[in-house]
Amino acid sequence: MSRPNVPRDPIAGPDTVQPPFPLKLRGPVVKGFGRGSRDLGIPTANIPLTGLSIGGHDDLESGIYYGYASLDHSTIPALTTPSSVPSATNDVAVPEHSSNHAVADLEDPASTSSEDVQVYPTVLSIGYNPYYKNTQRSIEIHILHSFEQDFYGATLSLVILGHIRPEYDYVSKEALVEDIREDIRVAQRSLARRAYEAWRGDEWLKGGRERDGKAGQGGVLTKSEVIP
Ligand code: ADP
Ligand code: RBF
Ligand code: MG
Repeated sequence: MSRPNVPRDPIAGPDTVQPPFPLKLRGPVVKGFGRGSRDLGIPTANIPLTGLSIGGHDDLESGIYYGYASLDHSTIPALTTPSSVPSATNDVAVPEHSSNHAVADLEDPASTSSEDVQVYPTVLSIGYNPYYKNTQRSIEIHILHSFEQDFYGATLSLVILGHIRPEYDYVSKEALVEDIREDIRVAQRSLARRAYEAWRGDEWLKGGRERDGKAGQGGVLTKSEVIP
């Protein structure tokens, strides 16, 4: 579907979090298509989607969503080699890596303390990227924070709280980037509402499980994080 030529709403979704949200996911940051930063100037952390159900909703609509994310850097392999970073797809180039992730993490005790987990607003895309005509569905998370280094191999925890829009095809790369920049502003405004901001402190983002021991509504079982 092409982008309709209409103005965008400044805020997306109701003033309180409504089902099917919150949806909770967790997975390792893997290599994506290798073009988020290079092509668009907007890096997106990819986590595996193949074979996963999102909060028990296998049919979760492709589209653009907002929520909160956190990173556990302790799962980054000590020596990041191309073969140690799994890929969400089979046909992607290996990105360049800085070699000192693990050293930086060892020097930073806060990065492993569950009390001090940093939680970031985030905007994400689930789907086939119609502009690029991907054949595999992917989930790509743009974190609203400026990082000094990449973090392939880190464990990304995500709470999805609202839907912004469907995925569109675009007449140009510039038009796609312009809409993603507006998605970022919409996500910031949408998350600034009290009922949404409250989710910043959710246990899931500190690496915890759901209180009742199950993923529950909105919980997600990733291959590496199956909750019995
Ligand atoms: P890929 O195609 O491998 O996903 P991208 O060009 O999309 O590559 O860049 C994504 C990578 O950049 C992430 O995996 C992460 O390591 C890093 N990164 C740096 N800053 C961010 C950010 N703000 N949001 C998401 N990823 C970021
Ligand atoms: N790709 C599309 O083809 N159509 C879209 O509408 C679209 N919207 C996006 C919105 C956000 C917030 C983000 C982070 C990405 C979006 N993308 C979209 C995906 C983009 O094409 C992708 O991140 C890059 O191609 C890198 O894989
Ligand atoms: Mg990416």
